[in-house]
Amino acid sequence: MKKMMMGSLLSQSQMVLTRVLLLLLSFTSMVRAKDHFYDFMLKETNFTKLCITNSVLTVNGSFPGPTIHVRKGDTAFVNVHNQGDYGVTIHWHGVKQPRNPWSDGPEYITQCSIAPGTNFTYKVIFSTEEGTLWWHAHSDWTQSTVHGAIVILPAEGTTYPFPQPDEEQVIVLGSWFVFDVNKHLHYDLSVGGELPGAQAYVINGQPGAFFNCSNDETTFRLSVDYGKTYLLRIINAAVDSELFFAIAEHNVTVVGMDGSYLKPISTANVAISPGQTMNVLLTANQPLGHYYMAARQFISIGLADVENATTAVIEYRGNYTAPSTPIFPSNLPSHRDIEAGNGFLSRLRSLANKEHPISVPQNISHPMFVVVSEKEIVCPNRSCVSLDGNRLSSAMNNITFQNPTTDILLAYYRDISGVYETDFPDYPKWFYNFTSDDLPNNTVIPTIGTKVRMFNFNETVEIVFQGTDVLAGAQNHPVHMHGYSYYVVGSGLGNFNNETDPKSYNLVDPPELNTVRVPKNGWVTVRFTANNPGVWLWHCHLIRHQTWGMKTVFIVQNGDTPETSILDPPPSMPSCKSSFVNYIEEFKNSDGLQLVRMRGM
Ligand SMILES: *[C@@H]1O[C@H](CO)[C@@H](O)[C@H](O)[C@H]1NC(C)=O
Ligand SMILES: *[C@@H]1O[C@H](CO)[C@@H](O)[C@H](O)[C@H]1NC(C)=O
Ligand SMILES: *[C@@H]1O[C@H](CO)[C@@H](O)[C@H](O)[C@H]1NC(C)=O
Ligand SMILES: *[C@@H]1O[C@H](CO)[C@@H](O)[C@H](O)[C@H]1NC(C)=O
Ligand SMILES: *[C@@H]1O[C@H](CO)[C@@H](O)[C@H](O)[C@H]1NC(C)=O
Ligand SMILES: *[C@@H]1O[C@H](CO)[C@@H](O)[C@H](O)[C@H]1NC(C)=O
Ligand SMILES: *[C@@H]1O[C@H](CO)[C@@H](O)[C@H](O)[C@H]1NC(C)=O
Ligand SMILES: *[C@@H]1O[C@H](CO)[C@@H](O)[C@H](O)[C@H]1NC(C)=O
Ligand SMILES: *[C@@H]1O[C@H](CO)[C@@H](O)[C@H](O)[C@H]1NC(C)=O
Ligand SMILES: *[C@@H]1O[C@H](CO)[C@@H](O)[C@H](O)[C@H]1NC(C)=O
Ligand SMILES: *[C@@H]1O[C@H](CO)[C@@H](O)[C@H](O)[C@H]1NC(C)=O
Ligand SMILES: *[C@@H]1O[C@H](CO)[C@@H](O)[C@H](O)[C@H]1NC(C)=O
Ligand SMILES: [Cu+2]
Repeated sequence: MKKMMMGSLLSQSQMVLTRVLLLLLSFTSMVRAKDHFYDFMLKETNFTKLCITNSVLTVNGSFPGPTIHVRKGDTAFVNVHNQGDYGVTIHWHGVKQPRNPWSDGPEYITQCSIAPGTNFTYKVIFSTEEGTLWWHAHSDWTQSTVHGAIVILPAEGTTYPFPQPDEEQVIVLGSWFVFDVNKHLHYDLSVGGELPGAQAYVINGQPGAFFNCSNDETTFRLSVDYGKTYLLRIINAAVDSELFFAIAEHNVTVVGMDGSYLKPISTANVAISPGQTMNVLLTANQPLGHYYMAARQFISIGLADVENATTAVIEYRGNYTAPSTPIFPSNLPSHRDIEAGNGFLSRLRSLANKEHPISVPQNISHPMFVVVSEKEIVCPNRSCVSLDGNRLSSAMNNITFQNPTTDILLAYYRDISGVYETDFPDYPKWFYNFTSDDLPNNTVIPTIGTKVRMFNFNETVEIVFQGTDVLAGAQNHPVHMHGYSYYVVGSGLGNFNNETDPKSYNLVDPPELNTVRVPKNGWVTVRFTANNPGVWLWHCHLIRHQTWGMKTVFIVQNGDTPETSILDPPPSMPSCKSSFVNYIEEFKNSDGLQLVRMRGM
């Protein structure tokens, strides 16, 4: 009633004006989406850290690499020129790339590597993401030094859902190896053993105060003004480790993760999985002084690769006498503080409001149950170095994923048979006591294959990830999905109970992430709508598990319309082998004529 009366009070001309304004608004918000252009020069660069000089692959000679700055809804074109001597691809971690798997990047999944001496332009399409994401190489372990931040500001005319911070700072947490990590990797894989461990972690490229040859130059410093608030965009780019992060004497407020906002959470420390990003607010409200911000490896199994904490320094500006050493954070958890590490997830809530709505699938058309395990592959004559002469591997639903030689996207798009199989199972072959510490030997040996799961467009998917103690290998697994973010609706310890556990699901305001930890000897449930057609990798973001085959591929088929189908491929994709037929070129040239182009034959 009231509304109608109000409406009748508006004159005809006012209503017309309003309509014109609305039209103008939607038009301008369309033209505001901008294109950005970047050139990335991949090249070997020498760095001396921990007293040792090592040559590593970088983008433009910097470690971490350059930051990409966009606004929500923009597009970035990044031309990667490979001036190194290693084939590399680049992945835009957490960017959904609607309908555009061509530019997603994982080697063997959506493309083959950009060969030395060649270049490839990625079209990075931003849509709903807002906050911090990152980019990294996706070939062997080149991502250890080839990575950088992506800052996604709110669309023009919109603001943060929290008071505008005074300043912003990207904080990239990384791993440092004092040797050629890919060379070591290849050797370790050839003998079937453990894979390389880092010698240090770094904050914006620097290990800080507690490593060999540490000095003032080996520490990142952030100057702050008393009373100001800083937005820290924290990225865990460490290849193989979850990390704790804390600032001495200061709590932080987590306001976003993985390119989505959260209801603010005040905390004394955070645990961040590799692949995850966190936006946190830091208010400089303590006595003028020098305070360490520090990161420490969070381990859920075995020994720490790096004992000492990695540090940077927060320095208050002002006229005061600084102490000889900064204050160390007593709020930084110890390596094995699994409660501090895993407890945080249950506190995460999406904003779920009008400006930042969510759409959690309520009815599930495609349920899955995926068991993540360590595995052992039998070597002939016990010729490998692990576990009774066998080789270490990892699996999802008992499948150790084998990389194909032609990328799966091309095979799917061009209907090339023999590259992959479509029988990745929705459920394990049998349900056992996954978290038992005395598992039978028939849980140990996996099936090896390039197996993918097909989805119809728009299916509503739920996946329960279940951790196991196979090979006494129970540990956290931060699993990451390409092409999507998903809602994390529940998590718990022990075996998932399909009667009682769903009752604890948060279907109202669950966090939207692209990487989530399957807790040691526990489970996590995620939901999403399969509305982004393409070929999308799912994998553990601990790189040793990914390398050992803890990954699979989801192929989401096209919908019924062009708007629900994958985009045309770019004019040329890096070819997989010099003798390989470049089918894509054939496709692009088919304007009525059947052209067949062969390359390198
Ligand atoms: C990388 O270096 C090239 C020149 O060597 C430069 O043109 C380009 O803008 C640089 N890219 C970034 C992101 O800084
Ligand atoms: C790195 O250092 C090594 C040994 O000092 C040297 O041979 C090499 O040319 C350097 N590489 C670059 C890219 O500067
Ligand atoms: C990039 O690669 C294309 C072929 O894909 C080539 O035509 C072009 O010259 C290359 N550009 C540069 C700057 O190397
Ligand atoms: C590493 O930390 C220990 C204390 O935990 C300290 O004694 C040692 O000096 C540190 N190492 C370096 C190189 O600073
Ligand atoms: C630090 O230096 C000592 C002595 O040279 C060496 O034994 C140790 O391995 C080094 N540690 C690291 C982490 O590089
Ligand atoms: C930080 O939060 C903890 C509770 O998590 C509280 O006990 C502590 O006093 C807070 N510290 C500061 C400096 O606000
Ligand atoms: C800093 O403080 C000291 C003593 O409080 C004073 O002597 C000095 O002039 C001050 N310096 C500046 C630059 O304000
Ligand atoms: C599963 O194994 C765990 C650890 O050994 C044990 O505590 C639990 O009772 C087992 N559950 C069942 C249903 O057997
Ligand atoms: C499992 O395999 C190990 C080593 O191959 C062997 O020692 C053990 O007896 C086996 N256990 C069972 C229950 O078969
Ligand atoms: C995994 O696959 C292997 C090889 O096909 C099979 O022997 C084993 O029983 C399977 N294990 C499970 C837990 O499905
Ligand atoms: C996808 O599903 C949603 C809700 O289930 C529906 O509203 C929408 O129209 C569907 N989209 C297409 C393209 O089928
Ligand atoms: C629940 O799990 C049991 C095995 O633990 C299985 O037999 C049953 O089919 C499952 N129910 C549903 C609805 O998935
Ligand atoms: Cu893992």
